[in-house]
Formats: sequence, C-alpha cells, structure tokens
Amino acid sequence: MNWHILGAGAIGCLWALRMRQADLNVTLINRTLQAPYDQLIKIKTQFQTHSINVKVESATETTPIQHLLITTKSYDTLSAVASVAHRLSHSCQIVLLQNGYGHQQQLIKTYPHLPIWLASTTAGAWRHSPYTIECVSEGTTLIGSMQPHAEEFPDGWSRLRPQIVLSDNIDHVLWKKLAINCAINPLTAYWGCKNGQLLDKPELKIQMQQVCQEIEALSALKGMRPFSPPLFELTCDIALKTAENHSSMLQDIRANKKTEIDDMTGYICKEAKHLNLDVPMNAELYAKIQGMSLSKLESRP
Ligand code: KPL
Repeated sequence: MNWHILGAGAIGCLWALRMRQADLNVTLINRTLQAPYDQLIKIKTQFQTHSINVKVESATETTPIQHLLITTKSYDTLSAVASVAHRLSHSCQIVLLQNGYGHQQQLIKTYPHLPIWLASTTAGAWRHSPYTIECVSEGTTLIGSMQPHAEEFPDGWSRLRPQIVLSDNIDHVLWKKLAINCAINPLTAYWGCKNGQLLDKPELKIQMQQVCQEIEALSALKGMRPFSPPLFELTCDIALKTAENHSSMLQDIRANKKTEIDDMTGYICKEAKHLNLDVPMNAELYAKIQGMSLSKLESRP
C-alpha cells in the first residue's frame, strides 16, 4: 500500500516516518519538481534520530494515486489537490492533516465522490532545515469523517503509532484545534518565543487567556458544544506539552513565508463580525501578524 504525501513540512515528514514504521510505502509529491529522486529525511525525536529515504516525485506524473495525505498549509489545499487531480483513482482515499478551519468543507464540496477524512494533531514538530525535523512531542491525533464511510480508518492508519484516535465529532475537534492555535501561534510569532515561554510571562499569559475567553463567547453564540476543560486550560496544557516547539506561525515568519493567520485568527474575526461580537484581542493579534507578514514581504529583494 502506498501513501502519497503533499506537503513536506514538519508534519508531512513526521508522518512519512510514522507510515514507514507501520510498513506503509510513502512517496512525497513536489509540485515544482521535474525528475523523481530519493530524499533522505532526518527526524530527531526525544530518544533517537531516525533517517529514512523517501521517493520524491512530481505532481505531473501519471501513475494513479490511491491514498493521499495532505499536510500543506491550509490556504494551499485546493490548489495542491488540483495539481494531482488527473492522478486520483475513482476511490482515492484523502486525509487532511492541517491547521485551520473551513477549507476542509470546501474540499469535500469539490470532490464529493471521494472518501475524505479529517485529522488533527497536537504533535509538536519543527523544521531545522528542509527535510531535517525535530519532534518535541508526539501529541495526540484524532481522525474522523463528515461523510458516511464504510471503514472507520483510512487504509493502514490503524497501524500508525502513537495510535490514532477515532472521533465521532471531528468538526468539534478541528474547532478546538483552531481555538488552541489562535491562542498560541500569533503570540509566539509576534514575540518570537517558544510555545512554553507563553506560560512564563504573566503579560502573555493574560493575552492568551483573553483570546480564549473571546473564542468561548463566539462558540456559545454559534451554539457549539462548550470546551471541556475550559479553553484556557486546554491551551496551557498544549503549550506545556509542546513547550520546546517553535509554533508553525513563528517558523513561517522566520522563513519569510505566508502565515496561516487568515485561516486562524482571521477566521475567528470574520465569524465574530458576522455575529456582531467584539473580539478585541484576536483583532489586535490579527492586525499585528498581518503587519509583520507585510513588512517581511516588503523587505524582500
Ligand atoms: O499546531 C501547532 C502549531 O504550531 O501549529 C501547535 C500544537 C501549537 C504546536 O506548536
């Protein structure tokens, strides 16, 4: 069984390792590549460094894809899948393992005939350099689907370790992850600190708490299930467990890349505006990160 992976960032590489360890074949897809080659990936975990060789091929190949894992940035999802649309078999299994909320529904609408699973992980991993990853916490990964599928897990996923947990309410899981990302990512990106440092500085902890309170108010207005335990507690727990991690937004800012702020805090601000709710701390962080991304773009040669 072969899984193709689109998106060779920290999470994509970590999954390449987990799949290989579960005896699944893995091929990375590179959208700008001409000829296929073998790539060495190094992943440092708490106890050892793993090295695996993975085939990298171009999106324009013609061999069919039966299993596709998407770990690209959320804003890239539709274009990434479109780049391999000519290769998707009629029953191709797709798993989305990304941050952000809302793009998943768009993909399901675009490919209603394909089985699509949605997954969310709290694994903390960051990229030292392309294909060299440090995984600071294995995290928990939940998976579920919004379509009525026969199988619970996509092929081979029940063999992955740490074990993937089935969720019967993946929408709530994705919403919760979005909320946690909104409380951690913009603050770490703005202050240039590791996740755990948010807990050491009282003024940052207060801002994190304010983000959480605003999102809890929004959730209530949207009639969503309350967070349990409360969102601030959940967020502090993830910040502690991923204390040594550089959040994905901080990594993007440092690498001069587009951030996922629109699909995270931007999404919260848009939903709040729609419901006439003030979310001042989220709005402030949204403006700050947008400003940082703009100034980075402007300073490019
Ligand atoms: O998802 C993450 C991210 O950085 O995007 C967390 C869980 C906050 C880990 O850093």
